[in-house]
Amino acid sequence: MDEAAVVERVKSLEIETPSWGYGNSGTRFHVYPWPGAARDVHERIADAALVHRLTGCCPSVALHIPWDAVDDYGALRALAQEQGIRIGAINPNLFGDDAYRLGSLCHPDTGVRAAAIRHCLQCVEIAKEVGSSLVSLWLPDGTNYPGQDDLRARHARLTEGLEKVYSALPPGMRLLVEYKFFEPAFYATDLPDWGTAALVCRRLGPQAQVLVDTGHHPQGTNIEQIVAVLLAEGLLGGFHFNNRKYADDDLIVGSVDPFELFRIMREIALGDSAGVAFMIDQSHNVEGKIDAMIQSVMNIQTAYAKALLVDEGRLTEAQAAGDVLGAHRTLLEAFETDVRPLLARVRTEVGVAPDPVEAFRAGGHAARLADERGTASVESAYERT
Ligand code: LRH
Ligand code: MN
Repeated sequence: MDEAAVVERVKSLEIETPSWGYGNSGTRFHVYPWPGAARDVHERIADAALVHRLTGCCPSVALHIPWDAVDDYGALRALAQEQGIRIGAINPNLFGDDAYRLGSLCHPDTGVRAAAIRHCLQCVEIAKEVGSSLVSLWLPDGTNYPGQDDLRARHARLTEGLEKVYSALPPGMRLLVEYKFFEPAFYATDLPDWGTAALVCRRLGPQAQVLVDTGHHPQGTNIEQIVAVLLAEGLLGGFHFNNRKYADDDLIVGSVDPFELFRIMREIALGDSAGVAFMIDQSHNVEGKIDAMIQSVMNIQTAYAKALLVDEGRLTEAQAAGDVLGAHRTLLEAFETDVRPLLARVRTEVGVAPDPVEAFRAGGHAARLADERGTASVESAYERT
């Protein structure tokens, strides 16, 4: 693909940022407060809008309920629009309640399951009110010991619960089903992998698709192959981009393994990714929240631009000829291309600075926000409501 075509493709890439990535967050060990970090949903939307103004490619922000709950969602929708962005995926929270000790949709108790379904249905209503077409569902459900519960019974509860949520979706709204191989459950997770998520989505119907969180796989998993298969099956609904070295570390995407991100974005570059939601899901425990988010956006654009530069003709020839190394080197050539000038051109053409992180820092935003907001006292990330 020539440079002009790559520039157009990169310009059309929209990346959704997570409201929860702008607040103070940490681990169970400690949450280190960051001066000027967003303290409520209004400041989280303001920060997402700033990221859009500086990058030109983040027109929507994902919300998490009840962390971002308000009385008037119409007003919240207007607030976002006033700042030049829209509200994106609505994420139910089926882990922040004492009742969910033994699970939510998969809980042995019908009352707890009913409460979990009610929360998901409330999120469908919120999505309608804010004009969102996505409900993005992750289940922490699972068990910690063999024998703790019946695995097949839990699967039956899962599909029964999801069917009730699915049946409430208005036309045009999608349910994204996010899997994760462990944590907080440490023996069996009810939605552990892409296969289970794909089976469940097929059972539910065309408005259900799989969400791939890049931090939710066992070490050594070939994530780009999962992406390729889900794309081929029309089941890829979206991504939660982040990176990890060990477990679900939620680090800046592309910061640990940029070659993996390149390989994932290549499957996107090759496939029909219309309708795929490109979302970030990270927590910035020791670094500034806004410039970390901007760097994440830049890393995704970098991987995508390099992926689009693969000489597909030469690659196809080498693959057909069984020239294994030749084929691999064709890919490496694109990965080793310095795309910073190309991305500077993209940003100039959409009216933003060639290096948005530099623009954030030179713009004095961090000092301004620290002044305006001070340093919020923090409680652990998952207690924030
Ligand atoms: C679970 C997860 C999920 C979110 C949460 C913030 O690990 O990836 O997508 O609800 O992080
Ligand atoms: Mn996620």
